[in-house]
Amino acid sequence: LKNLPLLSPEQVELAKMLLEMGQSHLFEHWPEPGVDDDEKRELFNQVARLNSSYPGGLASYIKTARELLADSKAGKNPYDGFTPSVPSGEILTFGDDTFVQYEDAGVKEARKAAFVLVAGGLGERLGYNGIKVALPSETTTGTCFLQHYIESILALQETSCRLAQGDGPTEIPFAIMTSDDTHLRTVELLESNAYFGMKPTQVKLVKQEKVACLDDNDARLAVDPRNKYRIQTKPHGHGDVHSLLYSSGVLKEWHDAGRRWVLFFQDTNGLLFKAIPSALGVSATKGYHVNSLAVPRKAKEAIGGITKLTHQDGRTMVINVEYNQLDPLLRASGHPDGDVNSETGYSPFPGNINQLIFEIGPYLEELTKTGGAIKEFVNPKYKDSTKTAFKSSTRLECMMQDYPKTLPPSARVGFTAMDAWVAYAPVKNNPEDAAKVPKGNPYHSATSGEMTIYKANSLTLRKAGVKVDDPVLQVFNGQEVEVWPRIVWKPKWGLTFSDVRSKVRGNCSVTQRSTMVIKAPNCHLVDLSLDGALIVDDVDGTEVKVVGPVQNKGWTIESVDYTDTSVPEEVRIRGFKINKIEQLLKP
Ligand code: UGB
Repeated sequence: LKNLPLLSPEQVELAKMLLEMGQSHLFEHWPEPGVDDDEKRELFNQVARLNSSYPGGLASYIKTARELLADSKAGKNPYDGFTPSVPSGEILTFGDDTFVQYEDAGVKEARKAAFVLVAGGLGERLGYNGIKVALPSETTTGTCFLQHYIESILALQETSCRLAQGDGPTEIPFAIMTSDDTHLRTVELLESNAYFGMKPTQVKLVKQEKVACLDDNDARLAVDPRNKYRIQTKPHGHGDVHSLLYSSGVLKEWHDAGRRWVLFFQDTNGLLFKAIPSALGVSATKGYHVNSLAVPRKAKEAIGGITKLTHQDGRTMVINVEYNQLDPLLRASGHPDGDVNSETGYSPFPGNINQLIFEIGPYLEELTKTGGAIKEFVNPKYKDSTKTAFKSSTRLECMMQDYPKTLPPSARVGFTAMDAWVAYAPVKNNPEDAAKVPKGNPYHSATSGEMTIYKANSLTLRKAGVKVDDPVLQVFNGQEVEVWPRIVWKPKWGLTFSDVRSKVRGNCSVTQRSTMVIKAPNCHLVDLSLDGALIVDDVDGTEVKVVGPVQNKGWTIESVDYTDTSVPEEVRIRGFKINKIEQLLKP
């Protein structure tokens, strides 16, 4: 190592570690001392970051990488010795008595919860240029996902704390995991919108670091093709959230403040908060340490399957098996057809939507042992069947739902399933890929994400006694979707099904071409018959009663093509825009 610049004692230690771990190639091409010394030192700054942000440090990363790469080369199946079967869990029907009881229990419990949004991913499948949480969840009001999430948490907080009558915590903390790809734009979105009404101190951002890329089966760290004094890095996956909550001290802070639950969720799911209260109620009632939300899953759909795995040695666990692994696992264990739909038209394995509810006490106890390290995997693309060289560098990855893999069998791990229209409408696929989704499977696109919100709100009103007309079928960006009336409300109007039911009276009806936006928390619909557009604004929380017939030209939906670049990207990816022709504005 002749060509090193002058290094600090810490940097010397890092250099020794790299040599011991077989990484001398990082320095081999370096010119003599005095040339590019600052750049050379920058490599050590990068190594220091990679070392401190990984539980166990960089040496441990390299060691694990060698083991996983050897297993991958040998074709070892991570599920060797395990037999899959369908687990049992709590299956809820939206709006029935059991659902309402769980919702009530969940709302009471919510003030003891903390929410964590994982938003470090760029969403490569969607291909959108901005951050996904800034996308409108629906374009009737243009409310972006982040605003909807914050307003939902605030509505939960208000109701839950009111029920507790001043006893215990009064704020629900909200943490967001970002990455270098999303951090600045997330901060900007929050700051330019006054945190959407949340106190800035209530929001905590934790940023995940990328991990080192690997060039070969010996886990030689890849030199960045853009800068020979840097190591190439790539995202490590959403599993980083556990080590970050632990190392930042946030989890301990929550635990010490008497919080009981932590709820994890993903960046684009406009329905999620319809499912949260009841699922939290299930966790509290059943005493689940880990509760995953699930929806019926079509075979081969790109969402993981919740599976019970039984090992030859008797161990069992209930865990997500990722979509690309479920089919091979089933084929290897006596199901020659692999991942197929049963007579119900769905896979027998509930679909994981990565909405997880953990009890903080046992979670913190476990992280104190593991530091938040999650079982990782590696997915190298080999050049040929000798599996000796990669087409491009690879890296270790981890997923947040793999947390239960290290838990003892005594841990109470369950799931709560409900219909997809209640709980899950993510925006993950670009229009071209969505149009290729087999008929009957969900598109998971901006088009379906928005249309499913209208469907969910329409069906919720129907359950509450409103006569809502049937949807019509329309095709946008090559995807056939049900178009329901465009009904949207603020979370503080209809946080739970009971809230919605209590605000609807008499014989109410809404036609298919209608639009209804309710922003006023104290709005009551009394014998409303809506055929057109109705907007109920919030004027300082004053009570508004909407009575009788409302008819006007309303708001119409116009098709746009996703290739039409004269239309803003966030609009054209859904394939339609809304023309606001005429409406009644209340109060
Ligand atoms: N994310 C991060 O915060 N950091 C990262 O490094 C990567 C992602 P994707 P994925 O709900 O349909 C998951 O890419 O990983 C955030 C589950 O694994 O949207 O392909 C990112 O910002 C799968 O079991 O999804 O698949 C986003 O919020 C299934 O449940 C979240 O992590 C599937 O989601 C998910 O990232 C699903």
